[in-house]
Amino acid sequence: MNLTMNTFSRRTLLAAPLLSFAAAAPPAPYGALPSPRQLRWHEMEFYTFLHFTTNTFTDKEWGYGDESPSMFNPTAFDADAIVKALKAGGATATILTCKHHDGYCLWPTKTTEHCVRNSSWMNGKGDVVRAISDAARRHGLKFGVYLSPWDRNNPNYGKADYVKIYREQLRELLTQYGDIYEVWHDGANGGDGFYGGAREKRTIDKHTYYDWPTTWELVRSLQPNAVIFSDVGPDIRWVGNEKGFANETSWATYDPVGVNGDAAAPGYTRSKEGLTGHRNGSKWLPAECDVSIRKGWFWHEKENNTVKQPRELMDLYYKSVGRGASFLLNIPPDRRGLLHELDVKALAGFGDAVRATFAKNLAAKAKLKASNVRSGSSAKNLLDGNRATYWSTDDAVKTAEVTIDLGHAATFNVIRIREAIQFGQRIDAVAIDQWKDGAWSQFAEATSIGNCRLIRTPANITASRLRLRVTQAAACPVLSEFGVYLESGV
Ligand code: FUL
Ligand code: CA
Repeated sequence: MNLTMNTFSRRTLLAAPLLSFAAAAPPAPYGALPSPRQLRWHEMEFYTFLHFTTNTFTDKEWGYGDESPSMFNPTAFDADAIVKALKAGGATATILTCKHHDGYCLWPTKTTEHCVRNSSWMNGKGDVVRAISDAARRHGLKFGVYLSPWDRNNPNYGKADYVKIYREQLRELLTQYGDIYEVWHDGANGGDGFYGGAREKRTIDKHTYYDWPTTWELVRSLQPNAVIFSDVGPDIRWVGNEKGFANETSWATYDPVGVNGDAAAPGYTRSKEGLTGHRNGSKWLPAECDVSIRKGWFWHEKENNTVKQPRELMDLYYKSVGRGASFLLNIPPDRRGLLHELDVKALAGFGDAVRATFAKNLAAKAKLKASNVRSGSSAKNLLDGNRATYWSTDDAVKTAEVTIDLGHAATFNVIRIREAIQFGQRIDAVAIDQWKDGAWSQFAEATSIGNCRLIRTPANITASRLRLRVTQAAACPVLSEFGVYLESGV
């Protein structure tokens, strides 16, 4: 076996100079580039939040921090049932509120008594973080942690000691629960709270108090593959609203700015700029669009009638994933410790619709012809379902087109385009035409492309030939995928 491999690799080595002579060099990268961990995250697209804590039992959105730890007492908690429902919805991962602003820890932490160890649930032997992270792994979902930097229970909040405690909590979460794909740092920081009985208002300096770079280094050292989310990244940015959408034009590159044009900090950014990012920003810092399936982030009986239906969830999918961002949907467990039936049903309907819509690329067998082809970057690569392979043009060619001959008339209403973002965000605008009555007729256009651009046409289109035109780009375009779909009705 070894012998064969050696012979093979020696041969490959010998052949290598010849091969590289024949194939053109890949395009030079343009602008800020995604890191390998960001590239992996871009493939996840749709994942979920689980907001669950004492608030679920006190009917609050923000606990004050004086809740009795025994309040947390789900009657029929079932992590597998929760994760299975998320999976049916098409989620690739879930992020649990291991600690929300009230400071209650859903795992038996050594850092505070305000945690599940002192709950009546499972006689204090339970660990929600363990149960959800294990179930996630069993069902093939990744797991992420939300650890609120603001802690309305901790007597030390606002003092230097608390930052040490916060990091210790992070260390516990990042060392005891396997692989973590995302660490979520909320921007809501400081204000009134219980603080060990002080019951007062504590404000902190958002720029200096947490010394975020040190915390991020800790995350890097313990979970090098995890992406870190906050208003300022360093890996993923807040989109700037809690409604689940990015702007029609939204760039993956971004340079966060403080509210007054000064330095940015978590909880202190011009949040509207998160919606669009910055063309040619110096950092690759793509947006994550968070929203709850219900009115609030936590489960409340009275909000059972606010559950978003599949059609609305689909809209949000187009406005988040379809604009190069990710879609982070919260589905809060109820007092039983299960997702509510109404939420499960809506989520399943959404998952079915996404799966059905994108199951079949109607252009999969099309014949493609490009106006310019960089050597070794054939337009065929647009149809192989592989984001690593791409169509590109010669360096000097920034506008180009591909005709897509479907071979027969097809009816569709969705187009999906992906840039090979490992080469940066290069394209400013595209247009798409159909061959109609003996001439090309434009039916769609789009700006920023990035990881994924979904174009939904107002009405179904039936055509047998299409044309994709890159109308403006900062460097020769590098597109990895092109797809044509008929949306399944929801
Ligand atoms: C916000 C928090 O204040 C909310 O309670 C929720 O956790 C949301 C995702 O982030 O800033
Ligand atoms: Ca490809």
